[in-house]
Amino acid sequence: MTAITDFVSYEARGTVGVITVDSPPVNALSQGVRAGIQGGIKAAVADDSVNAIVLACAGRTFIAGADITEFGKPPQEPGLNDVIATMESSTKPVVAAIHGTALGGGLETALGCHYRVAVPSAKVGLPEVKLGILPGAGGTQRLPRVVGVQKALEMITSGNPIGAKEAHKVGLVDQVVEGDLTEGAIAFAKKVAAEGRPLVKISEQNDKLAEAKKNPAIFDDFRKKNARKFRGFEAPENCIKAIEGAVNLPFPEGLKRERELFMELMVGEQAKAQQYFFFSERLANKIPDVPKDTPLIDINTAGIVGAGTMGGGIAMNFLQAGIPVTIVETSQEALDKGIGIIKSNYAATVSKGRLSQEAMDKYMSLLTGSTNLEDLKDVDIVIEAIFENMDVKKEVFGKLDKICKQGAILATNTSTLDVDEIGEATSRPEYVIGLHFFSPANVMRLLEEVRTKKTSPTVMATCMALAKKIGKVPAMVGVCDGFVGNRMLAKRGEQASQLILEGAKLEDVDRVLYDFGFPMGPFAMSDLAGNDVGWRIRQGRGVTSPVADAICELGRFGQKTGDGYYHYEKGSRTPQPDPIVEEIIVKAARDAGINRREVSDEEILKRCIYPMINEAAKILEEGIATRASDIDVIWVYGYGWPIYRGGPMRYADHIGLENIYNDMLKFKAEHGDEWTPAPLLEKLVKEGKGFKDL
Ligand code: 3H9
Repeated sequence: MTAITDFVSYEARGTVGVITVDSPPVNALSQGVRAGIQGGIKAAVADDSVNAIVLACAGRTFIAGADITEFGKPPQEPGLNDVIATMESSTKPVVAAIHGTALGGGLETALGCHYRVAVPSAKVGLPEVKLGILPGAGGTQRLPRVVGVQKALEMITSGNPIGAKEAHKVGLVDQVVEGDLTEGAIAFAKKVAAEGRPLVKISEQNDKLAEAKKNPAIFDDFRKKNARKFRGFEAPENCIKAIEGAVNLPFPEGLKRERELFMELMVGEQAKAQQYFFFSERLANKIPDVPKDTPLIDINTAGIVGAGTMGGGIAMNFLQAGIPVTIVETSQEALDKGIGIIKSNYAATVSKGRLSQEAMDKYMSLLTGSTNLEDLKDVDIVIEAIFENMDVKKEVFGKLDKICKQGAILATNTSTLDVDEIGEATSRPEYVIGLHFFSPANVMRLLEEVRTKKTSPTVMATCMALAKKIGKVPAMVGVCDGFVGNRMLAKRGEQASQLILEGAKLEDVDRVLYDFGFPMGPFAMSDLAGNDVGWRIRQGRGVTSPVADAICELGRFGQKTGDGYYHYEKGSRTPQPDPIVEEIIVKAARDAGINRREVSDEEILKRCIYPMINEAAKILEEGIATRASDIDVIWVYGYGWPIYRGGPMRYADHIGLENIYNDMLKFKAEHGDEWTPAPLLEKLVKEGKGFKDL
């Protein structure tokens, strides 16, 4: 075996030259990998003992893409396009052997090969759009030439990979290899050479473009159909334009067009924010005082207390991960209802064609219902998801402590209560943790994990790993009222309520936040979640909110009652401004002695967002969140903060902390002490730093 570079080796195996990339963890295309592949091809072409070439990868995956850590640094030769051109023009057939994930530049490399084989579990895709960019090494030009324009549009603008079976069906993979991949790829390469099959250069294949050439409307139709999904994002439009280039321009020109559109995105703030977010999400997995090699508890079974909306949603995550669940309710009626809802949720997904009946049956077979807490005695983890009442929760935890086996994790899904206090209701507080799922729990990606003063490293490490297993993105936080997400949200809510009293229209507050990139504004969101939820919490805490209370007193609980902050026509989810609500607001303002005025969009935005950033600074100071970037992960995955703005902390750095600080002082002069900048914010401004520097 010859080392071409530190990361790539070459070996002749019989008549086939095998180039192997070995650059953990994911064989990303760093300079050493690019140079190695190019050198490997040249070595194989020059090697008279071989007449075909296989490109394979060691470790857990085929090339997972460009090396994102190199982005923003001066480019180093050879560029990926040059490497791919060397492969495509090889005089001996090159076969890519794919396992794991061939993503981004990894798939582009494979598309530069003459043939591709893959194991059944492999996935291939062009996820660049998720990093705010587009495939920049010919992906937008070659993929449509293989799978057709419509499929390429879908794959490139969604960034979602497809499995080997589908890739084979659409012609992206030539053969699915069962058994040893490298052996299979070598056998395939030998066959190609022996049969004298053509060296397929995808760049020269134009047949699949013909349909789009005849029907250029395909692009605008696609834009229209996906307008909602692409709202606010810059990258999808450039992806579409690049694919248009593939159809309308000769290949070399198309490649240039792709490069222009790629560079346009690469220097933009969205790409920087999305790439920052990629690493933030992975960093959130790491807890500084929990070593990487902390032993984990095996989680093979789960128990859930409470079969309401949250309990049912949480159960679905476990079932889909193949973990059997026992769900407990106090009465048979409530249990039947809860299980019925899980079943009908799955049935709805089956009827939409997004889940097979077989998968649904498998999930349901993993679910056991019970009205007896004793049935949780053998499970590895219990998640309590009953209503928010400390006394009741403590009673349940006291019982679980007696029932559950030693070593079982006892978790609470509370969104407001003190998890330390809940832990103290047991004899094993080190096994107690908060696992705050977001509604709908089977859909929302965030899992806010709440450590108490006593939660053990093993329990924390296990719950972080468990999150990944059940498809969630975790962030570890400490105990405080509302934890990280809801504590910041409350600040936004206070300002939104105040703004409408001062004269802003509630639909304008919603519009400004929607235009910022949230899926909906605070009032539309409250109508969706149910206004009675907050009302009950306020009643429990003995606090009032004049407009929100008045609305609830009229039974306007939101979409479910047809009226809330807005009016909803029967069967419609479209909010319509309602003069009754305007009257309520005007009266409440009069009662509070507020002179109403015009409020600008700029003021609405700053007053809703800046208090959240200020609260986050306090959260960081108190050590409730470990890192600023963890807060960003929480807001993107839990509250729909637009990922192209990176999260509130990244946004604050982008706006400039000094600008925020100065605006806060202005608002303080007008509205009082609640606008006092947090000491950490003040300190960072004085030091000329940002949250990124913490
Ligand atoms: C691109 O290709 C542009 C091209 O068009 C060319 C233009 C010219 N680079 O996610 P994990 C690290 S854009 C550098 O926990 P998993 C990651 O940070 C790229 N590092 O593992 C982590 O480090 P650490 C298109 C990378 O098994 C470690 O690897 N490609 C890269 O859950 C493990 O990652 C993509 O967008 C990278 N490309 O998932 C694919 N990828 O251990 C991005 C990963 O220090 N990657 N790392 O925290 C992924 O989607 C997942 O990592 C993957 C593995 C599915 C591959």
